[in-house]
Amino acid sequence: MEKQKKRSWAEPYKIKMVELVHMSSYEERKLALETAGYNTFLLKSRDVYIDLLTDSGTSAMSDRQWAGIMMGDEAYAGSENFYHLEETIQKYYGYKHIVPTHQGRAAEHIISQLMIKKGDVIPGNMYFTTTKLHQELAGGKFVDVIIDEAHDPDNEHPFKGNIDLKKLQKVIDTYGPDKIPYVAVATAVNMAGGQPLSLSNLYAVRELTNKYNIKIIHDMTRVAENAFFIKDRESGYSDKSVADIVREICDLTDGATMSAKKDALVNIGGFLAVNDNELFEKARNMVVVYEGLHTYGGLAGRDMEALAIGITESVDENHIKARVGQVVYLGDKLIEMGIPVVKPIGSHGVFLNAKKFLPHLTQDMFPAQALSSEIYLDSGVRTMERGIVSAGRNNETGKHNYPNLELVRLTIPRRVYTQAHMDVVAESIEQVYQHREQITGLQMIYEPEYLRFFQARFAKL
Ligand code: PM9
Repeated sequence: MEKQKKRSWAEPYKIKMVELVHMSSYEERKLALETAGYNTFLLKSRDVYIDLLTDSGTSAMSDRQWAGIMMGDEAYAGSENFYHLEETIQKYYGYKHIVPTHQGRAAEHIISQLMIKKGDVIPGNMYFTTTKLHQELAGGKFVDVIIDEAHDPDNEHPFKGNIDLKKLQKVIDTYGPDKIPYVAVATAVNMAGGQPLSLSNLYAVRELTNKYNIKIIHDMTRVAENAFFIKDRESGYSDKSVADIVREICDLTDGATMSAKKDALVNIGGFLAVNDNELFEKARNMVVVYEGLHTYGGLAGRDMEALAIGITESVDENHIKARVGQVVYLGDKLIEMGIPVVKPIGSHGVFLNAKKFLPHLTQDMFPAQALSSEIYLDSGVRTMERGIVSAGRNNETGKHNYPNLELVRLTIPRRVYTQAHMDVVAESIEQVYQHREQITGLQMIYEPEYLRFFQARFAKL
């Protein structure tokens, strides 16, 4: 038989419906940006041409998911869609019990309140904004135990999401296992640039935590994307299906929080999953206080149906290959243009290295925030800051945290944009790069107490 020639990652779907977008003028964008206080979260969607703010809740659902929406059983209690969702989660992820929530941070709230006591320490593979906040609100302290390579944008380690076992051992020795309610393990680590952890690393983390009877709680928001990288890069996994790898990851952990708005291809939804019966009883009691009955947890029946179908689609080999393929396509294009980006290219977006892009700005001039504004001004492409603004302040000193990674995230929604959109994005970044010396810094003129990156306002220096 003739050997198969190279095939590109083309989309495994065709387009049935389109949503028209507004292509604004430079003057319109300038006004919109000033009105938004140079914060892309405060822009109106109607003023955005290509929206790469986030991959959260922005995916295009399939015709099957939309058909599922019509099958919503909107009973207050015991909706048929809940049981379908429960079965799907048990089948693909293997967790025993689930508690639906309206989105990921609600699951983080519940698990944090139930498992963390004042003075506890939670080691994890890099902080995530909402996760860390809920750990702190419950009286805990997050300690970063990701490998050093993750903090270096130029390091091409294939598994920058890995946990440094020596760092983890040190946390256990310093604080004692009784002070560690769980290790927070994220797949496709968001703040590192969508970087995967390897299964061999997770096996080692499991072995170490078992020794001390410490649990692992998995942030599985982008688990399928992580599984794709394992299949692609980790020896021994190339013949396994993404679905099997996803299951193997989940089976090594004790529970999970999920923002289903990413991997799982829905516009709203999340859940908490746990294996422990007692913890489940507590969680399903708590969800009725903050979200809704334990068979809907803040979601409509139709949302749960779309989610059950989305989970099935998310582990499809062709889907995940094209999803990551599109991100890598944009990343490779930018690398060819000489634009400084986080390497290797991650799963859900391309991350610009703002420190290298704008070396004339110090970090307290908010270079990533300024760069994100400049890109919007150039082309109407909306991106997001992932640097000093996102990192917030140190709880004890009140001073800014200064993360090594000062990034602008070009986050690619799933099944939404075409290759031509990616080309336009790359052209815009190149244009901005050419006049980078003229870009000035910002000062923060309004700072909210929690998760400041969402609502802070800035002015030009
Ligand atoms: N992530 C993102 O854009 C949405 C808002 S924060 C800027 O990346 C992880 C790994 C996430 C995440 C949200 C959540 C919270 C938890 N873990 O947004 O509450 O990436 O559904 O999930 C965002 P929810």
